[in-house]
Amino acid sequence: MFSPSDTIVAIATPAGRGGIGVVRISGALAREVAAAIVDRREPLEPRHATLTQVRVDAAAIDRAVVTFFPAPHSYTGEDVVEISAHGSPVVLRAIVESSMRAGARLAEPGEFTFRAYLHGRMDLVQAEAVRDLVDAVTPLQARAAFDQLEGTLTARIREIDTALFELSARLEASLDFPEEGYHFIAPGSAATEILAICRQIELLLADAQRGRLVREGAQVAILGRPNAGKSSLFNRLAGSGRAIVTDIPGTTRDLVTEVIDVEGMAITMVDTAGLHGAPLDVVEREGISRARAAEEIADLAVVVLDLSRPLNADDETLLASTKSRRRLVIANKCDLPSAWRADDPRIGARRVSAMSGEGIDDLRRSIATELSASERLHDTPAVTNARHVDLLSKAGAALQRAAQAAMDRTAEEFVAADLSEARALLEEVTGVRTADDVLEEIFSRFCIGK
Ligand SMILES: Nc1nc2c(ncn2[C@@H]2O[C@H](COP(=O)(O)OP(=O)(O)OP(=O)(O)O)[C@@H](O)[C@H]2O)c(=O)[nH]1
Ligand SMILES: [Mg+2]
Repeated sequence: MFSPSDTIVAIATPAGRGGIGVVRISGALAREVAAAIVDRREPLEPRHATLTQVRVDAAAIDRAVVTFFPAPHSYTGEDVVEISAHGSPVVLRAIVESSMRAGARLAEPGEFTFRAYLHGRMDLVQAEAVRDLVDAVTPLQARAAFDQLEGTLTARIREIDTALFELSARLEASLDFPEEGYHFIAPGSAATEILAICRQIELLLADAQRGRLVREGAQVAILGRPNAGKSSLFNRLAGSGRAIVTDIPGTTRDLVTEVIDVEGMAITMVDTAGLHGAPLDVVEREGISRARAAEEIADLAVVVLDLSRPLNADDETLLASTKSRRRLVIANKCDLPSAWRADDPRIGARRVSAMSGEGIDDLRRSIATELSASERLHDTPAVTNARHVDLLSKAGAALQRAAQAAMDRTAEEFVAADLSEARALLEEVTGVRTADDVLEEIFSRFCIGK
């Protein structure tokens, strides 16, 4: 893992050119390193933005705003210097290289945030939230991440952990006086108390499916026979001309994907090749097999039918094969005269026109509703991260076992062991005890400079 005693440096702003580019230096030598680049005799005043020349190899290279944040009140909890220069990759790289000559080393991905975690500036949930906030594609994702950064989830987990700690302490006390049995806690009430804590965890988890959708998004595959208007619908939903549209059946061959914001969820929309029973050539056959593969992994299938032409065998096959999966059936081209009835209850299709845009807003809402079991989509969920879901579920299971053991009047040792397992799992969520390899895995998914 990273060596936490080095002074580290990295460009904190995205690659490329911009109005401003920030170089961040953190560690015991941050001030000395900065002094070697900054053209100033007096020491930097804490938390003061100072406009000064920046020198590389004795030559002035830029004018920059330099700010010194002394430990422990900085992002990492160490001495930090931030240099806001002009956003020129050449200038920024030169500043980083000079800093390295002055004793800093290039930061690893996520190392600034890792140090913030090491120095107790944030817990693991908050560190992960930093990454989610930076990576957010939709406003809802950003809000959910910010909520975690503010410590909402941490506070709820801490409450549960405190209750568990208190209960374990009473149980342990009883263990110390075995002849008196459950001295500090009656067996019946132990089970009740454990179940009450368990319910808190279940409440956190109840929202997790929606949270996962907000954080990770969902896959939606658009399926239908050739020329039904799949690519037109895809473009309409994506608000772009991403997929080729022609009146020639079999236009789309490969999968075309685009991440779009549907009611705050980042949805990966997949346009596919038209499905039909008798593919003309090897390319089309491959396209159809990719379409089927896309359908298999999709969280939702949008089945597109052409309302202006009679349903045919390809439509029937698709309707039958998607019958038992999560799907929405669309009667597209409702701007043209209908060849069949969209409101036929056997089909239950929604009238839409990819051409005119009619019914598209409704379709967006239906996609969002189908994907999230709950209608209250705009509440910020607490648990959005698969790692958290996994640990909380395991903690819940340990508590169930503890409650059962207490009810069965099993020896208190077993109850206590399950309780302490649950606590260990909760502490793994917030990072109080998290194995090094897990930490490494989490922080390696950051980019350099974060
Ligand atoms: N009138 C009308 N025409 C549409 C509508 N949607 C698509 N079309 C037309 O239908 C034809 C086929 O559209 P595409 O979007 O390429 O259909 P597709 O399902 O992707 O077709 P393949 O890729 O060949 O499977 C094009 O000429 C579109 O302009 C619609 O809502 N109304
Ligand atoms: Mg197409």
